[in-house]
Amino acid sequence: MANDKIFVTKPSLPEFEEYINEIKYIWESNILTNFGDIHNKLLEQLKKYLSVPNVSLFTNGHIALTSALKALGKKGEVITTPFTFVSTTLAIVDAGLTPVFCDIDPENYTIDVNMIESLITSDTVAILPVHVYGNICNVSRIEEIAKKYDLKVIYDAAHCFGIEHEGKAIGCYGDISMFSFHATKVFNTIEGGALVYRDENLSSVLKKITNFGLDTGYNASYIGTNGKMNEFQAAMGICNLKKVDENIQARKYVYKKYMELLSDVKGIVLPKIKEATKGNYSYFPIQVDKASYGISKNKLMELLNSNGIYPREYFYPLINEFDAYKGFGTVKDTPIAKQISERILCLPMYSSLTDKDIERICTIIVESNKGSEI
Ligand code: T4K
Repeated sequence: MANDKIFVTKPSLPEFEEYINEIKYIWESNILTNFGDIHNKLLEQLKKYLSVPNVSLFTNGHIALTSALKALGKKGEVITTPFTFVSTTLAIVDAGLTPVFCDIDPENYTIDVNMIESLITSDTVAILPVHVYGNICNVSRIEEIAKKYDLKVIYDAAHCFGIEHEGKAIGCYGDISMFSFHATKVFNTIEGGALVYRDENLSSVLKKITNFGLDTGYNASYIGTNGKMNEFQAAMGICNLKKVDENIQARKYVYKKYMELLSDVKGIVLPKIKEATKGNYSYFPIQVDKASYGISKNKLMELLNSNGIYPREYFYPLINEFDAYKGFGTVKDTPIAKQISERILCLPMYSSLTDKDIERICTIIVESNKGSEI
């Protein structure tokens, strides 16, 4: 077995000196958090980079999403998918709303737009679709449905940093989109996240929600939270933003190499990026179809693990299979999501993955099923 372990991802870090340079200012300003200068500088840079009119920064993507839902100021049901990270559903529940699970599209794993209308009731207040792995939801159909039923659309765009769809920045779709800047993401601020939105009036509301719901008169006008991004996080963001395009290009290379080496493996379903989309190559999900591949996903994972390679089953199990969320509909309502989640495996994907690493991973996938049983 090789000594070097290969995990599903590896965070991008700037040069050590570069980060130290960026945080020096904190020793001069004595401002460590609570909307400081470095926070404000990153915010302006992100507005430009993401091509959106309004951005609010948060301590993590999850608090950002919860805050977006709190800013709706409504009670009721939110239509979402169970094929996602637990954060999506937790944000809905934390904001005092009720998740309603919709099935997913078998091709790109985003919300099944043909099922949404059947789930709308008089209690529905919003749709919360997930651009999972950076696969873009059917944004035009979702907009039509939202208009018809007067619903808000909040996208979980945790995986979508830097993506463009049909010539538009991904953050321009829907009422609000949430990006995650967690260490494991294409762009990181150690932990962190952002909301981007059309309505500039939301900016002051979100600032209050992020700061315990307090307004300037020290009255809590919202049931808020403590969601502020601190200066050390923002400094990491400023450093990482300089290299993000280069990193995305390197990820694109990894993506292409995987596609090339795995294209002929029977029973391995490869990802598809929509033609009109400029991707960020954040994940490399494959489906393992045991019937035609010959061995199960678990067996393949075991083989990879025994060779020091650690892919992840994002997203298995489904959220509607978790004990805490079993009250909100059953997995029987989302059969496609169930099937995909049982087959899904995210292969290692990061900018510094070498040709040798990729070949090592692919050789195991290509060779593993030859003459094997389950
Ligand atoms: N919505 C969606 C659709 C999301 O995917 C997420 C987060 C959110 C909302 C919430 O956003 P945040 O609040 O996180 O900003 C990871 C991440 O923690 C999580 O951010 C991410 N989704 C989720 C899909 O993946 P785990 O439990 O798999 O993380 P962990 O610690 O096992 O890390 C995975 C691998 O990455 C490790 O095997 C090694 C490597 N790693 C990880 C960290 C943290 C490193 O090399 N260095 C590191 O510092 O959740």
